[in-house]
Amino acid sequence: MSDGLHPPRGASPRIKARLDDLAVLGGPRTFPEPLHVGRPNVGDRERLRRRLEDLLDRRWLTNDGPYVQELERRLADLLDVPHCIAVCNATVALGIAARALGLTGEVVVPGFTFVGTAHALAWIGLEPVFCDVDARSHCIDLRSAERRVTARTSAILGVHLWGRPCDVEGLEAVCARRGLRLIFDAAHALACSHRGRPIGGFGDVEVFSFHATKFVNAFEGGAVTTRDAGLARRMRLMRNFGFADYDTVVELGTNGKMSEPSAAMAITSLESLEEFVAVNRANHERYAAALAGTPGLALLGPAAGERWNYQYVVVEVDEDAAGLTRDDLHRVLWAENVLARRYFHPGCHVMAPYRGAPSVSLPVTDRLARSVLCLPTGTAVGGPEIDAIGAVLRVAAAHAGDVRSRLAASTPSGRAAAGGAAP
Ligand code: T4K
Repeated sequence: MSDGLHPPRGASPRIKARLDDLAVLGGPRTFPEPLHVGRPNVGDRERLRRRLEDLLDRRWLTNDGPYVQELERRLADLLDVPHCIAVCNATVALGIAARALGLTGEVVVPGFTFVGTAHALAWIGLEPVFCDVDARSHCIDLRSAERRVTARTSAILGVHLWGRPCDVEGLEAVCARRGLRLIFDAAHALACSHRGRPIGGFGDVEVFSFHATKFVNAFEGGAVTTRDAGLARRMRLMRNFGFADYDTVVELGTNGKMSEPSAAMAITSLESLEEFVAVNRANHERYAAALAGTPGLALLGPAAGERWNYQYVVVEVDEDAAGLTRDDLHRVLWAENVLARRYFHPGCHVMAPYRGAPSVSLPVTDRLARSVLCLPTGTAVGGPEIDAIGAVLRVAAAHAGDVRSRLAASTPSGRAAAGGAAP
C-alpha cells in the first residue's frame, strides 16, 4: 500500500531512446496503466480513518459540524485572514461570493481559465465578459481587463492561475477608479504568496478549491476568505439556505455546505501540505532537468520571490522551435499512457455557452490554449516516471520532422493499431 507520499513502486518504466520506441509509432507503451495529471494526494490514511470513525460515532455528518469549523480555523491561520467559510466546492463558492457582493450585469473575467470560473457567474445570471491574459504570468491582463469594463460592469474577477499571483495592486487601482468589486479565483493558489503575503487576503473575497485533483483535497470542497466581517456573515448565511437559526430565513441562499467527511479529508490533507509541496517541488525540478535543452519546451516556474505550491507542471510548446505542435506531443504522450492535459483549451470565450457573445480577440489566450500542456505530478509520480516522460519528449523533439510526418500520415485506424490511447 502507498504511504501517501510516494508512488507505489513497481518496475521502473523504460527510458526510451529511439524514434521507433515511441508508442505512437508502434513501440510498446512506457506505462501499463494511465498516468493522470490530477491523481489525488491522500496523506495520512490512519488519521483520516480515525476522523471518519469519530464523525460516525458523533453522528454529525454535515451542517457546520466540528470538522468544518476546525478546517475554517486552520485555513484562516494558514492564510492569515480573519474569515474563512468552507463550501461544497469552488464553483458554488464563487457564486455565493458574487451574490453576497450584490454583483449585477457584467463581470470581467480572463478567457484563459477553467470553465468553472465563468460558469459560476453565468449560472446565477451574470454575464462573464472575457479579457486576455498576460503572456508571462498567464493571469488576467490589466489593460485588456479595463478595456472590457462598461457601464454594466460590477466586478473584475482575477484568477491566480497555476498559483501565480495576479497583478493585485493594479487590479485594485482599476476597481477603485471604476467603482468595481474585486474577486480572486484562488482555486490553484493555496500556499502561494503575493509580495510575501499569503494569497487569501486580497480583493473583496478569494475562493479556493479542494477538489480531489487539487494538491490539498476535500474529495469535493472549496472555501471563501475575506477580511470583511459583514460579507463573511452574509456568505455564511447564503451557504445554508439563508437560515439565521432553525426557523428564520434572512437571506436568499443555497446549499453550499461542506460535509464532515470532506472536512475530515481536507484537515488530514492540510496536515501534509508541506510534504505535498516538497514532493511537487522535487517533481518540478526533475522535469526541469529532464527537459533542459529540449528546443521549444519551456517549463513555467514560480513568480520571482514568491512562495509556490508547484501543483501544476505547465509546459509551453513553441511549435516553431520544437518542430512539433502541442497537440502532436499530446498524442505522443497519450500513446505512452501519459494522460497530459491541454488546460485550458480552447479558452472559455470560444466554448459553446459563450460563443454567441460579441466576438472579442484574445490573442494571448488563443496562443496559450494552443501551446500549454500539463504533465502528471503529485505523490502518484516520482523520479523514474518523470525521467521516462522526459525521455519520450526528448526523443520526439530530437526526431521532430519524422514524428510529424509519420503522425500526419497515420490514419485513425493506424493509430489504433499502434496502441495509442485516444486523446
Ligand atoms: N477555478 C479554477 C481556476 C479551477 O481550476 C477550478 C477547478 C475551479 C475554479 C472550480 O473548482 P471546483 O468547483 O472543482 O472545486 C479538474 C477538476 O475537476 C477541477 O476541479 C479543476 N479546476 C480543473 C483544473 O481540473 P478536469 O475536467 O480535468 O477533471 P477530471 O475529473 O478529468 O480529473 C483530472 C484527472 O484526474 C482525471 O483524468 C483522472 C484523475 N482523477 C480525478 C479524480 C476526480 C483521479 O485520479 N482521481 C479522482 O478522484 O477538471
